[in-house]
Amino acid sequence: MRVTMILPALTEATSPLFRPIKYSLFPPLGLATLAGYLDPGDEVTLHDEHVERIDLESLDTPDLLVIQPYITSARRSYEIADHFRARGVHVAMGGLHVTSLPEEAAAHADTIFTGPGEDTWPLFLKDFRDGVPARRYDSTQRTLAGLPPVRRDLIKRHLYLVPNSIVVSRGCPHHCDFCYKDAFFEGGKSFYTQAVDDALAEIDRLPGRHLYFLDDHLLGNRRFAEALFDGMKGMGRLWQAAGTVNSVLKPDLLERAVEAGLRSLFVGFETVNDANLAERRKNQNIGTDYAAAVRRLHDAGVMVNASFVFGLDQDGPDVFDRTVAWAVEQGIETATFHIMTPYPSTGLWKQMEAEDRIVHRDWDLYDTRHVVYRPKNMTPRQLEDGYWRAYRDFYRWSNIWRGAGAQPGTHERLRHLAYAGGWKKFEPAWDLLIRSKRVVRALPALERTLAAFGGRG
Ligand code: B12
Ligand code: SF4
Repeated sequence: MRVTMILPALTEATSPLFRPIKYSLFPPLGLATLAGYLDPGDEVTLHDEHVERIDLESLDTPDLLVIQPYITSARRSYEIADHFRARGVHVAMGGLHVTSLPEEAAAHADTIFTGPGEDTWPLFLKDFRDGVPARRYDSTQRTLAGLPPVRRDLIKRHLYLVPNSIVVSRGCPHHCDFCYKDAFFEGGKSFYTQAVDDALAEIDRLPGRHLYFLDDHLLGNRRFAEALFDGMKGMGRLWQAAGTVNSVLKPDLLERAVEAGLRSLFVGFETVNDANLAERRKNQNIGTDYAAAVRRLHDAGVMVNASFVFGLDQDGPDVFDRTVAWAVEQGIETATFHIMTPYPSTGLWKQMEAEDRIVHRDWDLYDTRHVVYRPKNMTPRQLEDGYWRAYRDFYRWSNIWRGAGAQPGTHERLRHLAYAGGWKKFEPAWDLLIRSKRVVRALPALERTLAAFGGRG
């Protein structure tokens, strides 16, 4: 059987003028995971439009086309699907956006899948080979036991800064109402992990030193995390991951992670206002000492990538300056800002719909940089302007220096300058690397930055 897999991109990632580095960070792990279920005799190709041009006319006509749309690439995904269906190719579509809006996706696919694919995808493959594929498969059995190895051989490693992305769990134990999670995992478990030995074996298969765990919350199951970190000790890995504020504050877990090679953590602070947290059911953050969490990470030699959301119902026009000032004062190395975006079928979406506050359904603009709903305490213009100003202000050299000054020691200060400056101040250099198709050449510099100064815990 001939199978083509495509991760379509949103327009910005394919721009001929300028391509942000964030689209060249991670390979299409979901599709490479699904490819693991194919037979050795199947012929499979994997295309990622974020890093390579896809000319539909010149692609071969496969027996099966597999597409993974995100909300912001849904329009392009449907265009690709329609093109191949017109040629008689069977199109299978699944993933987050399909799960949110199955009827919308079904109009462009022969088969759709809701939820994670580990249970339904092998069933479909059998039905397809038998000539009786169904129109829809809904995931209910949630386990990562017996997961075949991810087909990393299909990934064009040289096109990514972080070719070694990995996930060893699915979902998260929390229920923030703006998050994709509860809707995606409806109908089954919404947080589960691999067996520790399987996760360690997957890590062992990855070449080089650097890893990026894309798990929603790597520290979410303490028993699993401890065993994983103990198993990773001595492997010489350097890695980055995501975790919640409260998990950082727990005694001992962070220290074990650092011993195993943790050097930077993505933390969802979201807002510095407890009333916002309660409204959005981010209960695990309420009453936690954000400053103590940052200090603890820095003392352990771990850099912080802080995520913030603007436009929550308790936010007024002062939220931007206050948030940036707080982040700079804490010495946070990198920050990701978002305009609150109600994703279809989330709790937030349902509330906004009930209050008639969704202003349009142009999914291209659901990219967390545009206002797609009516904010409560400011105008859409104030919100978008404030969002861009927050990025500019946070990454001003003066603030990068000020942030570095808040670090506990000289090493950390130097690392802060190299890392924060490297991401945002050298965008044109990243763009050149992307165009020359040599992004992976910057990986040793990233490893050096993570390795040279970190891990004092
Ligand atoms: C890595 C990542 C990125 C990377 C790269 C994505 C890539 N190369 O795959 C980058 C940095 C580019 C990125 C960018 C953005 N991202 Co992003 N990203 C993620 C992240 C953290 C991990 C994705 C991942 O690899 N998961 C692991 C793999 C194994 O799971 P998977 O891809 O979901 O695949 C499984 C299932 O979905 C399913 N499946 C998927 N496709 C198919 C197809 C078929 C046929 C079948 C059967 C099954 C199936 O089976 C797979 C195996 O279980 C997720 C969070 C998350 N937990 O998913 C957010 C997430 C996907 N991103 C999100 C968003 C909003 C964005 C941005 C718009 C945000 C922004 N402001 O930058 C942009 C633009 C995205 C775009 N391209 O259009 C949202 C998506 C919301 C939505 N409803 O679509 C998420 C869920 C984050 C969140 N919590 O809100 N992202
Ligand atoms: S902690 Fe993060 S991944 Fe978990 S539900 Fe909240 S936003 Fe989603």
